[in-house]
Parts: sequence; structure tokens; C-alpha cells
Amino acid sequence: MSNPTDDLVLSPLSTSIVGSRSFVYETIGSTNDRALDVGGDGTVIVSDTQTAGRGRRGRAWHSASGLGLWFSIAFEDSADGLAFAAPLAVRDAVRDICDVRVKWPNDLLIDGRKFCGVLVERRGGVTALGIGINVKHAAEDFPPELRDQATSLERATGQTIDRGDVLRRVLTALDERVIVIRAGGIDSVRESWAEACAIRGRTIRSDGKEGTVRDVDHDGGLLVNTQDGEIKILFGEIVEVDG
Ligand code: BT5
Repeated sequence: MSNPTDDLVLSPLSTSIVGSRSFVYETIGSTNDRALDVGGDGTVIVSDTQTAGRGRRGRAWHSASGLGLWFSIAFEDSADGLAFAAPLAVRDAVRDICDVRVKWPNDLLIDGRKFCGVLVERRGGVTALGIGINVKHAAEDFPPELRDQATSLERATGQTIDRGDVLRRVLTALDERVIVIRAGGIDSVRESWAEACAIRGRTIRSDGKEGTVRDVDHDGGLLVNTQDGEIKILFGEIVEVDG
């Protein structure tokens, strides 16, 4: 391969919203920042590496060159449902090669190790849906503090996996979900996501409180029965889940 981004070229994509245009970079600060800056409904920003990839609450996202998929999609319509659609799209994209668990709210794990994270950010009228997928990492490609908790598609499956192929599959699966959401089908996407999280009936702890998840609210928050009655844990808050 002559260029580090040769395998990230997106065409041809047969989507209607996601991938309306695409920009591929060798290096960038954060693809989410670029998506928020350039906007344009369905614009995809993908970079071989990020120098300031981030997770939620200011945490860093390790985004090494040649090993993963670090990309964002700009949306100019409502952000509702995107955080449900993204983990489902990734799960569907890799379904043929491995079993993926969605850990509420939107981490993706294989054998208990995280290989994908999702970050939704909104500025002005633009939403950036950022997705990071570890594809080709061997254990030693992760920094020592991540080695036990992180994995990649190749590490987990023992197969050689093409980054561009995974990217095109994720974008196609995401497009299908976004079309459903925009046609008024957010409830069905949320229900698929809630089932994928398999969180109902489980015992969780959050902020020193423990209880059983009764249901998932319309916004993705958890409705939890505790000793002190029902509480709601907002989408994105940290919880520990048993089992
Ligand atoms: C996330 O945050 O999981 C969301 C990550 C989103 C990354 C994408 S890449 C494209 C786009 N552009 C960006 O700048 N971001 C998005 P959170 O749940 O806060 O998890 C962050 C934590 O995951 C860190 O504190 C580490 O413990 C761990 N971590 C960092 N890099 C990792 C990696 N490559 N694989 C697995 N775990 C990682």
C-alpha cells in the first residue's frame, strides 16, 4: 500500500444519507471536531490517526495509525436516536465474524473487552457521531493501561480484517437505521438497542446506589428499582453491571 489511507477510501457506497460526501485524512486532531466544523448532513470524516481523539467526559481515545477506524458522521437533522443506531450498526457490520455485546449505553465488547466506543456531540445545528473501532491491534499495540481491557477485531477473531470493508459495512448499516429513525421509527431502533444491551432485569450500581433495571426510558436512561424507590440513571452516566 503506497498511502496509509488507501484502504479507507469510501466509494462506492450505496447509501442515501450517510456518506453524502467524505473526507479522508492521514492525521487529524479529532474527527468529531472536523465533523462539527464542516457539517453537511451525512458527511463522513475519517482519519488514519488522531492526535487528540477523545471519549466522553474529556477522556482520551487511543487512535493509533494503521490499526483502527476513527471516524465521524455529521448530521444536520435531530440527534435523537443516533446513540442507539451507532452500536447496532457496528454490531451488524461485524456480525459475520464475531459476537459483540453492547454495554449500556454504547460501548461494544468482545469477550468482555472493549473494541469500540461511540461519542455523540452537538454544536449549533450540527451533531457529530464519532465512532472508534479497534481493527488490527495486537495486545502490544495498546498502551499498557489498556491492554487488559481493550481488544481489536483481529485480536479477537484471529482473522485478517480489512478496515475499509468494516467502515463501509458500518456506514451502510448506520444509514439503514437513520432512515428508519427519520421515518418516525425511533421507538423500534431504541427497542433493538435496549434488547442488544440486555440490561432489563439486571442488577446495577451507580453512585453508591444499587437496584434492578426495570426498563429503559425513551431517552435511553435506565429506570431502576432501588430500596428507596425508582430512580432514573441518565444515558451516559457510569454504572457497574453484574454478570
Ligand atoms: C468512548 O468514550 O468510548 C468514546 C470513544 C469515541 C472515539 C471516537 S474515534 C472518532 C471520534 N473522534 C473522537 O475524538 N472521538 C470519536 P468513553 O466511554 O469515555 O471511553 C474512554 C475510555 O476508553 C478511556 O478512558 C480508556 O479507558 C478507554 N480507551 C481509550 N482508547 C481506547 C481504545 N482505542 N480501545 C479501547 N478502549 C479505549
